[in-house]
Amino acid sequence: MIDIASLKVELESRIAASDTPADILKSKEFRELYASIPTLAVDERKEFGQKVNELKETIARAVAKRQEQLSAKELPAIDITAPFDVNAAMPALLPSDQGTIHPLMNEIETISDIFNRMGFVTEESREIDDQYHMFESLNFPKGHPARDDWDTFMTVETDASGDPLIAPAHTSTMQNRVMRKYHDNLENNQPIAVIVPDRTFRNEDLDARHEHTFYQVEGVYVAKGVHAGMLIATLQAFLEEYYGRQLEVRVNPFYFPFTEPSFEFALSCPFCDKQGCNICSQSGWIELLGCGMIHPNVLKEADIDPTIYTGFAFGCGIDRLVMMKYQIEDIRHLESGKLDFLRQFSA
Ligand code: FA5
Repeated sequence: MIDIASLKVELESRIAASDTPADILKSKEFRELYASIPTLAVDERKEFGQKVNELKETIARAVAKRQEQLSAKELPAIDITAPFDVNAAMPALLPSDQGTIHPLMNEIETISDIFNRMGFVTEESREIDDQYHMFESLNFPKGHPARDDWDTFMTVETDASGDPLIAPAHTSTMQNRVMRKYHDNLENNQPIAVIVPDRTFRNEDLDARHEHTFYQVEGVYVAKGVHAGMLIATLQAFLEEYYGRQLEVRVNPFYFPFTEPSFEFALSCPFCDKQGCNICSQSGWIELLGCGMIHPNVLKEADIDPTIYTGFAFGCGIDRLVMMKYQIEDIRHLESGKLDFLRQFSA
């Protein structure tokens, strides 16, 4: 049987010396290891297979680290203070000395303000999180197939249990934290009412509506007797206040592991008046947010008794809200740093 421990040492030293470390993941040693599994006695296969998988994960992390070292060497120096692409033609107007607030930040203030007036407090998320908050606390047990629906960016750093840390793919990573932080509200007959507007990251195929880096606002409301009608009324009130007019919304049943029942909220496409265009993928509607009644397991995980309390949660794409407000035809303008675009929003 191949000695995995000594193979690990050998592969690690080859990675450290290699300029193309990813090749080592495809090396003949791995093929031989996998090929040897069926030749083992049945009772040895499981343990050996697990060891092979662990080796592959360790080696993949070592490869990623080495690739990072190599690319750090190659990167040209970047002037992060440059206000625009230094190689591009000068814009007609130079940026002002003071700069202006990015439109997304302005809109986050407006969104917070509306929810604060409705009794919600605002909390911040984080840009690196652990798998417990991304998955387990949200009722995705280890190995749950729905984990694959979330196109997360993993980092090479690991948490205490050895799992890679991740760039959060949604602001729902904060649900457990805010329910714990405001738990005492319930004993004082006050609801837990929190919003979390912050940055999220996904390994996406980019298009006019999909960015890899975007913003969401999470909402969490827990008290006695909360029901889905309150969720829909809260969202409709927020959206009508934000857009300053009555809106056509569509609520469809959906699936999220952390809410039951779950819904998807869409707004009629303001670009084509529901006729169908590129921006709404010819559907006439733009999907704006996911929401639902907080799953009892998610409440229990935050030490809240689901037989006494119920709650709703929602996660709304802020970029999409803003796109529709200002009729921005491509989401990628928002993170582009293009001054011509940004200047249109400076007061
Ligand atoms: C979620 O992220 C859930 N966390 C929402 C949720 C929260 C459900 C609480 C239940 C309870 P979803 O993947 O559908 O769900 O994303 C929510 C919204 O984020 C989308 O409706 C969309 O407006 C926005 N969004 C998602 N992916 C992107 C992307 N790549 N670019 C821009 N906006 C996006």
